[in-house]
Amino acid sequence: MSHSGDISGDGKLDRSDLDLLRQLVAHHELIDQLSPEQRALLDVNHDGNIDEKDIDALCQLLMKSSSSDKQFPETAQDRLHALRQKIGKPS
Ligand SMILES: [Ca+2]
Ligand SMILES: [Ca+2]
Repeated sequence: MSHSGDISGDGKLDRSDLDLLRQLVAHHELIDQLSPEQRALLDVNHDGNIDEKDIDALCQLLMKSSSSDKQFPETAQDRLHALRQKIGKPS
């Protein structure tokens, strides 16, 4: 419960968890062999099924956790400002 989406069980939420979930959804017969606890872990959005929606939900979780460090120093506003300066200069 505390590690929602941590499918590999290593305590971290990363791309390997997403890959693992993708594989399991693609090979549903593997999911049938899992314990109820493991299945609960795969059911990221807690709707009782393990399917593409859980892949989406895990994607969202991954994006949220990685968006904390800002990787976009140049915002759209900055770009617009730079463009305006270029165009707006009287010749
Ligand atoms: Ca993991
Ligand atoms: Ca689900």
